[in-house]
Amino acid sequence: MKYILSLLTVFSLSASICANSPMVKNGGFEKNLYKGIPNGWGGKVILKDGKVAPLQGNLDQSDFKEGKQSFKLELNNDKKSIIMETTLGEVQPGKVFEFSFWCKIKGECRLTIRENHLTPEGKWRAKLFKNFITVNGPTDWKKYTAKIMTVSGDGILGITIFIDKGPGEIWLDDFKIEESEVGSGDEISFRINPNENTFVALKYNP
Ligand SMILES: [Ca+2]
Repeated sequence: MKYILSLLTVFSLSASICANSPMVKNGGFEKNLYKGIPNGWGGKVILKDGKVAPLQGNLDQSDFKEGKQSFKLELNNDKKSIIMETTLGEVQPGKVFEFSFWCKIKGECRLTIRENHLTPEGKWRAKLFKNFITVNGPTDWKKYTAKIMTVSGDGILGITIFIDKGPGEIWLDDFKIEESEVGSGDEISFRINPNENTFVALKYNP
């Protein structure tokens, strides 16, 4: 029994170690903010009068899921939407990645995440952009997981988070991306967890 267990450990370790894996910089929001903006992230606020304001949030050390703090945003009556963005690092084409994060929403806010595909030089490939996660508030802390697949010509992945509707408050924590080991021809079926209706099935053909 011990032998089988250690073999399983070896297999799971070798499956999880991948070279050149992308990562979300400051995905747990453990670094100090600069003028209300998390290190490694960018963004803006669209006001209801059409003007644009800088992204502005707070660190919450009393309500978080990872480390010592989470990032908290407020969509009040003056704000139409909040947009936040980061890169997920360099990637090889023809790979599948598992993306996950924690989120809590107080109020009626809607959070949508778009996957951004960029060339190795950093040019946007806008035709490949698609929204792949939607969270509707109110909701207590939940972990959301979804797959991202890179295609020919991709060199960098990124995400853009859109928050609208409201008013309400949003807590974010522990953004992660990891390469998934998938065999050629495997069908990748996944569902956004938990309690979400979105269902996507893709065929992996590198
Ligand atoms: Ca954290």
